[in-house]
Amino acid sequence: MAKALEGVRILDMTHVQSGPTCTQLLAWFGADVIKVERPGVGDATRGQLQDIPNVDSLYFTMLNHNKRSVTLNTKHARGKEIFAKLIKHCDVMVENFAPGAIDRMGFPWEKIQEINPRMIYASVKGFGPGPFEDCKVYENVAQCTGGSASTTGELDGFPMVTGAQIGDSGTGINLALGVVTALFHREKSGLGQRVTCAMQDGVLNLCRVKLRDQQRLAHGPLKEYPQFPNGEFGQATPRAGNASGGGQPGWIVKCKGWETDPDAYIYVITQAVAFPELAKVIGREDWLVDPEWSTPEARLPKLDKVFEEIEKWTKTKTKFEVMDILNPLNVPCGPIISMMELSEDPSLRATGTIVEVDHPERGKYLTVGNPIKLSDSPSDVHRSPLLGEHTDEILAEIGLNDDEIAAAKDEKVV
Ligand code: CAO
Repeated sequence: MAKALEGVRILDMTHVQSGPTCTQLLAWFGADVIKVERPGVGDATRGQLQDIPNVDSLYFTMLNHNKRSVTLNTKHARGKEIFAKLIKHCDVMVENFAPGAIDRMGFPWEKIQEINPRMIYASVKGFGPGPFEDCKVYENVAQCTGGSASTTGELDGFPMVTGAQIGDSGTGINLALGVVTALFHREKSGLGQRVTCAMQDGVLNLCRVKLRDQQRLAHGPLKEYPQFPNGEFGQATPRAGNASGGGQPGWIVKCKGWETDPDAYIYVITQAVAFPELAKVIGREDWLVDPEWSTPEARLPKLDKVFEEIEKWTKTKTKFEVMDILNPLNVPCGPIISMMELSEDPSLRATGTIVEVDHPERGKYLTVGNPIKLSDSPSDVHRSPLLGEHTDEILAEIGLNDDEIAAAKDEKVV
């Protein structure tokens, strides 16, 4: 079976997490991703958070599967000549350097278009045009400036960042969609175009429901928030602990073993249609005939009591027992599954969502595979490249002969 993006060549100028997430996705779908790295240095993450001395870190290996690596100093005169050949050779260029870095290398968009009018040029930056456009940005800066931190955390606590890399990986996914959309458009227009994704925009897009709530605040309290009816609402969407972001109340409750296991919890959603079954299973059938409890409206001001009662029952069962009992009753619930449990989950291994990869220097390690499954286009996970592993073969592919490759090496351009 052919891979979906076979034949598409990506000039990968990405580093750290956001850009590499994008190009890794494209590589999984079969694109030929040529990662350009600074000679002797490479992507900074190769050396960050190393668990084994002098071996590419898991940070790097888990974001750069299925790619080839070429080293190239794009600031050197000969390096610029080689870089121009790469631009000509490829369909898409992806970068997430600090604002202006590619221009400073001497390759503004106009020049890239001149070299290759079919080139799609995709960039991640921290911010779009505006007061912060020149700022360098990492994950948590994006979470803080995109509305996530302000709306995450305990009701009376400080703003909180989440463990999910919504700024970096989230924006990388947006960029990948931008790239394939531009490729699709190029089929008709014959021309490339620019694709830009700002991390602040990406985070805000994922916080859409919180902007919804900001506007609802003008029309009265947010009745599904734990602040209702006794707490105070300020002028902005508040933090809501673990309350559900949707129209169905939910909360995290303790399960058997919570005293010693930090993940012995489950999220339970008390959606109205399944509430009678839920009430019965926790032993509160009386709620169903009591007007104080029988309707969603009556329960809304006392959701804390509802979840207290649910918790009395869940504390007598393990989180997976609760899942087994509540799911057949159509009560949506989600055990808090730890990274340790996820890494051992056989069904995630079977679907390729968790993959074991072999690396020549570090041996076997686990990674997260492609979360997007296509029925007729396989996407296997292959190890990340060593720094400059494919330099010679890539330079030959773009037309350099042996003498030219040797000269580039002598000058330390590659
Ligand atoms: N040859 C020669 N020079 C190279 C090169 C190569 N192959 N690859 C990179 N460089 C140079 C760049 O041109 C840049 O030089 P100038 O400063 O002279 O223009 C320099 O290396 C460093 O690039 P940088 O400024 O992007 O790197 P940084 O470590 O200071 O900043 C980051 C990192 C991520 C904060 C910044 O790149 C950024 O804000 N990127 C956009 C937002 C983003 O993607 N953030 C997500 C990061 S994941 O958490």
